[in-house]
Amino acid sequence: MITIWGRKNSSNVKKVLWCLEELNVPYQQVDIGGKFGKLNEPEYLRMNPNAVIPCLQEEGFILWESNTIVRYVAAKFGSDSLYPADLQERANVEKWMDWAGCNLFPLIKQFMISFVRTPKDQQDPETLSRILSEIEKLLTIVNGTLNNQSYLSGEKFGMADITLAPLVYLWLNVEIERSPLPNLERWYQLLTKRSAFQKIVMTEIS
Ligand SMILES: N[C@@H](CCC(=O)N[C@@H](CS)C(=O)NCC(=O)O)C(=O)O
Repeated sequence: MITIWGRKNSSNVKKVLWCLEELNVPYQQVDIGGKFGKLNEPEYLRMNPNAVIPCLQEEGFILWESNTIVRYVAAKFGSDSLYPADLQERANVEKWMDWAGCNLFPLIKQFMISFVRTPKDQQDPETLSRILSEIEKLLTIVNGTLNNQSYLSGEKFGMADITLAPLVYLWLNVEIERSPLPNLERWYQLLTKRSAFQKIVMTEIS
């Protein structure tokens, strides 16, 4: 049985749980991190010395880094659906996973810290506006790609969608001014029709 360590409202945990749900893989989830704490306890640090979530445990096998966990789960349980056998097709999907992890996630993290988790009277409008404009610049790239394809993973739903959408969900569901990104919006609406997305991603923002 797979165990996922990490609170359900973390965007990085959401990716992993969503992937497991899409593939109907049984798993258990343990609340840790955020208000649940425990990331710096020796038992957890032995599994993940980075003291962050998520972490996958499967018998004696331990794996951290959310996108790597998604790749592992998709390859093991979804090789004919979520994990493309064709190397070029797979590389096109993985490109977006790395792009989201390296470029978008650090900005979304800053946005969460300086906006969602900071009381309004303590927010710095200049910092906020810089972060939002950088996020929008990146999402405009996604919007452009989605002009030519239904999903970020290509014509079929896949790992790139799973790793990006929990981040986009945060951005779309807070009260901020956004420029219209119609292809991104259409893609997001397509995802909201998936029951696993509704169950795992469309929940609390924190
Ligand atoms: N690159 C790591 C980043 C993990 C990360 O930053 N996780 C956040 C939650 S989204 C975390 O552990 N924050 C501390 C906490 O939740 O207490 C991954 O993708 O797994």
